Amino acid sequence: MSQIVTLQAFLDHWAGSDPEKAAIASTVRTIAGTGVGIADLVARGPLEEGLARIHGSDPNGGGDTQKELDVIAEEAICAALREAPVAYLASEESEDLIALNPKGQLVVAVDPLDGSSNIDTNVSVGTIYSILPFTEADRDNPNAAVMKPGTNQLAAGFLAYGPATILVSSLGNGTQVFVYDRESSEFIMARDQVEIPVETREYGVNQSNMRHWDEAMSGWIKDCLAGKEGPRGKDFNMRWVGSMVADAFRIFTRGGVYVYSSDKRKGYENGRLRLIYEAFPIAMLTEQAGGGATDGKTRILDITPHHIHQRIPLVFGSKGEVEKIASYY
Ligand code: AFP
Repeated sequence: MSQIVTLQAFLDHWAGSDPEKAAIASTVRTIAGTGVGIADLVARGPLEEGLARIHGSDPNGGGDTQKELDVIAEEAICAALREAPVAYLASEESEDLIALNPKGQLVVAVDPLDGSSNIDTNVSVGTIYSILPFTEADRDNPNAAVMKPGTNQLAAGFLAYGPATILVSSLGNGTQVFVYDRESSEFIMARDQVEIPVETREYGVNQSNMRHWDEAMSGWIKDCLAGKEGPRGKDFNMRWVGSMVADAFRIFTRGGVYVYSSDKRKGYENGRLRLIYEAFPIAMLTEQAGGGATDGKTRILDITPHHIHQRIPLVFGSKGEVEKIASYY
């Protein structure tokens, strides 16, 4: 790396004297800073007795089982964003929007801790966020601010708490990767304009659910499994971490495709991932890096949500493979 570029310097340069950009920059900095605290907690693993423990008996806003660390992460993000220009927070862990700064001109949608079923297995987990405009028109109905197509996003990103603490961010001008440097306590830019390879030989999918998939998806996977001798004319490799941020960072690093389709299991009719605070941010980051993101056939960013916690089938990564999958529908 020739020149050291910190996240702070990158955001300041991008924001310049534009007040809306300055609000976005300040919000990204706040989320990144909170992520460092979460990373420190995750890094303590079993020393932090019970982080993976089920929290209470009620499911979270999205209806999933809550882990202690899910709740701690949301509380940390909430507390930090109260100081940011953010009017409301939409979180996987809470049924309704959380009111923060009444003067805020932004809304943040967040999955405070994605991959929490992996906490006790020392697998990378992360925080996924989406930054949206909050206009005067939304004041009477704040929910309206998150019920817009994904193209409405101003910025998106995720933190991955792994061997390195990584921030993948887009402000609408490409996708950048930053790594947290514990010596300088700064996020340092590792890659400026990420470009996801258009073609790939690597897919991520939980193949144990194959019998529940629709014909198109099982047709695609069968052709991949047929390898060189099959219709694809090439052998594939499979990687499935079970934590989307880990799979996503691999895709941003070397290409590939992530697939979580709808399936016939109860509750998975629309896949597993959430549209507003998982698929939308990942789709923005992916498209800004030259990749594709669909629900199998429709562009994710063109979808208008009907519920804050709605699930959506998700295919994202190397554009050529995302388009190939769509051709099976
Ligand atoms: P958790 O947050 O409940 O661990 O779910 C993580 C996730 O939504 C996503 O990060 C993974 O890619 C996917 O679930 C793994 O799902 P399977 O366990 O069904 O493979």
